[in-house]
Amino acid sequence: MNRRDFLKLGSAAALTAGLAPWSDAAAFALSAPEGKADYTLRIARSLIELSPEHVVSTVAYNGQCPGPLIRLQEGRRVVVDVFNDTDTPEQLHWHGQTLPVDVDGAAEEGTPYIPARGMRRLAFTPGPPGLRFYHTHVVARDDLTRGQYSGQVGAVYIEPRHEPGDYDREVFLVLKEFDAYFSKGGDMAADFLQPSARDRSLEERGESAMKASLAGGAPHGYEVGYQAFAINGRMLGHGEPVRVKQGERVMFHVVNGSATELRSLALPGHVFKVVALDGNPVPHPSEVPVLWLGTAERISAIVEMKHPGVWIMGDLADDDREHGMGIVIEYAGQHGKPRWEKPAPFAWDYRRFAMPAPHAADPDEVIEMTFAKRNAAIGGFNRWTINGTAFDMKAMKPMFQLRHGRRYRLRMHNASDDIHPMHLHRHSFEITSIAGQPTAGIIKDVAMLGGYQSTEVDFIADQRGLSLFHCHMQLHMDYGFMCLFDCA
Ligand SMILES: [Cu+2]
Repeated sequence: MNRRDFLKLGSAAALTAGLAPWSDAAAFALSAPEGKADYTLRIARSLIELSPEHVVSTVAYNGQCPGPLIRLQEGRRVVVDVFNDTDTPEQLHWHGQTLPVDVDGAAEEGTPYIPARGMRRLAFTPGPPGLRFYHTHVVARDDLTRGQYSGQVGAVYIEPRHEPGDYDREVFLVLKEFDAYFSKGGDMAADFLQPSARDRSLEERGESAMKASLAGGAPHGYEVGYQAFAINGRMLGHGEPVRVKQGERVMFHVVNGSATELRSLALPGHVFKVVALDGNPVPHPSEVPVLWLGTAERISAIVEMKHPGVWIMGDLADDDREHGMGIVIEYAGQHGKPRWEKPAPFAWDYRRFAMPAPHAADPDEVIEMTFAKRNAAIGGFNRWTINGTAFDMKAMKPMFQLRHGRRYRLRMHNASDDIHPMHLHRHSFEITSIAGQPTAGIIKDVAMLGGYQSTEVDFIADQRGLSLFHCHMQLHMDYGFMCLFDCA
């Protein structure tokens, strides 16, 4: 009997004993840990005041968006109680951690749901250290109140055993959009990624598929837009400013909590020294004027405060920033209206932070994957496939079998013109090639794959059971852009 069966049996036993399976007594009976949880999260519909004029109703953690910052310690076991005060089952995914299937938070892998009006007690040993992320992991499809269109996002920080602490203080920023709607066009930035060379054969394949579907009368599929934008749950100008002193070194831990958007962030007159990507220290910390983050990506960057004033740290997209995507940085003793200055064009290249000489280890096996789009193929939405197959939520069949301990290289080919932030659960991977250029040393759990490009990432199959792999855009994963690895 595996743990899932045991839990099912436990619930049945609790029911026959007259206890609601989600009552504290039942939870205690079902779970090994006893006593008070280290953290309690309540999933409930809440009003989030983005500004006095803009209050949204959304499902969130503990009545706030983002949810509370969860600080954990590397290697120290933690108990988290998650209560679901809504009428639909939920999943809470511990993004970027190497956790067993039972707690990872993906139904596709077999994680039990947090039942509607019920609870689950989770106990796990956190890791790896650094900036992680927790968020809902349910399918939303055409329901813009579900999944990551809701407010269910929050930052996790796992204190390393040895923290270099080369800064004066930390500020966590969670970027999030609200009031989502469907549209028949998008204006997502796509020209910021380097290297920018496209693969001709992928481009021909994608363009001919597009032409064929347009000629066949199929329109472009729906895209998602938003009416409100916020950092730490407040629209630009409506939250507390980040108050700094001249000479201070501030560590910004930035989380892109968006369901579908790529985000940029700049602070006029300042540079970001990027020290970690997705929580993992980079081999070559370096300074950049602009940060770019795909959905679920995280950046830890130190800013030396040496340009006194009252500034807007915000998204490069004027429309998004003017609708809230920014936060005020206020130096002590400085007053006046916050100022924004558009930075010079800047390309984002993961290799900037990589090892100077690329020498990634050779893989034991290479897995080829091609991602393709079928225009408006399913109720007006684009259908996404991996090697010709859209993920089937009913069958939940693994696509790839892995052998424990082997190093795998995922050779990902993007036969579409969209950027896809590709995410692997329960593992971190090393980027080993971008658009044909070799690289090494960047460890991540989400990597943006450019339009009509190929990217290679390596990982060691050190987690038994099922691991979900998917594009982190809610709109793409919900319409097929997922697959399962099974490691015996
Ligand atoms: Cu995608």
